[in-house]
Amino acid sequence: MKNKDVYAVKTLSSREYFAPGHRACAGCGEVLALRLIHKALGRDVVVASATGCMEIVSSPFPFTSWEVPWIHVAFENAAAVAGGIEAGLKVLQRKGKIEKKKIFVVAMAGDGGTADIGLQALSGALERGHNFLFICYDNEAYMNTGVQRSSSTPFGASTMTSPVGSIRSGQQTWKKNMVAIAAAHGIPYIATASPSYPMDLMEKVGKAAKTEGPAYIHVLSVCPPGWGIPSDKTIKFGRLAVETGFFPLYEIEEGKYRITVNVEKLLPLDKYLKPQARFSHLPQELVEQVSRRVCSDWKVLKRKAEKAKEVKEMDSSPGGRGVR
Ligand SMILES: Cc1ncc(C[n+]2csc(CCOP(=O)(O)OP(=O)(O)O)c2C)c(N)n1
Repeated sequence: MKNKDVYAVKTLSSREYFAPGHRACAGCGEVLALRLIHKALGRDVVVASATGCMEIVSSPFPFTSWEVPWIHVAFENAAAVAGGIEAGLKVLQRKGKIEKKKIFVVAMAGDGGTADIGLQALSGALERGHNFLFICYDNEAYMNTGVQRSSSTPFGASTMTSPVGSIRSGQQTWKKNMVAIAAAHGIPYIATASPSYPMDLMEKVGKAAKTEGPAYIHVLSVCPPGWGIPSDKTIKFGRLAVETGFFPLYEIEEGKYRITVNVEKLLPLDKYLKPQARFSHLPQELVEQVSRRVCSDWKVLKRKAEKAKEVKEMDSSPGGRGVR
C-alpha cells in the first residue's frame, strides 16, 4: 500500500485550532480528524456546526474549544447557514467593510446531520454552488444521543434502534452512499478520508479549500464506545476499514475518480467486523454477504478510477483535448 504524503509532518503547523480540555471520549476518531482538518485549514475559517458529538464536546457553556469563529446551528440547516455566511462575507468584502482575503467557510455535521436530517439543506447549498466545504464526520450512528441507527449505519450493525433479536439481526439497510449523492450534484471536489491516514486527509482538505465552488469530504470517524472496540484501537480500525475495502479512500475531482490509498489485495472482512461488538453477532453467511458487496463496490470504484486515468492520458497525449 502506498500513500503519497504531500503534507510532510515537518511542514505541519504546531498551531492548534481546537483546544485541549474538550470532552470527547477517549480514543475519539472524530475529534482527531477535526484537529487535523483545522490544522490544514488554518486561521481564516468560519465554521457552522450542526448538533452532534463535536458540538456537545466542544462547547459546554461557558467554555469553548474553538479557536476560530464557530457557530452552532440546528441539525437541518448547517449547509444553509454556511451558504449565508459565504454570501455575507462576499458582500462585506465587496463593500470594503472587511479585508479582502480568502476566508474558508466550513459546514460540519455527523452522519445523522448529513445523510438524514441535514440532507435537504446540503443538497440546496451544493446545487446553488456556494464556495464552501461540507465535512461529514461519519461515526455511523447517532452517537451523542446513545447510539441510534442512521441511514449511514452499515448493514448488520447493532444499535439501540437496530437491535439484535430473534427476528432481526442489527441494521437491515445498506449504508447510504453520501459520496454518490454529493457527486450527483456535479460539484468540483469530493473525497472520502480518515484520520488513520492523516497526510491523505490533510491533503484532501487543502485541495477542497482551494476549490472554487462546493466541496464535500466524508470522514470515517471511528467511535470506540459506539462500535464496541477498545479506545486505543481507533487508528487500527480506521486502517482496517480501508485495507478490507469497507471504506475506500478516494477523491472525485471534476468528475474524475482517483483512489488515493491503493490496496493491492483486500484483507478478509472478518478482520474488521468480528472484533467490533456491534457486528460480533453476525453469522458467517452474513459476513460473507457483506463481503461480496464490499468486493463488488471496490471493483466498480477501481473501474471508475482506471477510466478516469485513461481519459487523462488520452487528453494529455498529442492530439488529445488537453493540448489543443
Ligand atoms: C431535529 C432534531 N432531531 C433530533 C434531535 C436530537 N439529537 C441531537 S444530537 C442527535 C444525534 C446526532 O447524530 P449525528 O448527526 O450522527 O452526530 P453524532 O452525535 O454521531 O456526532 C439527535 C438525534 C435534534 N437535536 N434535532
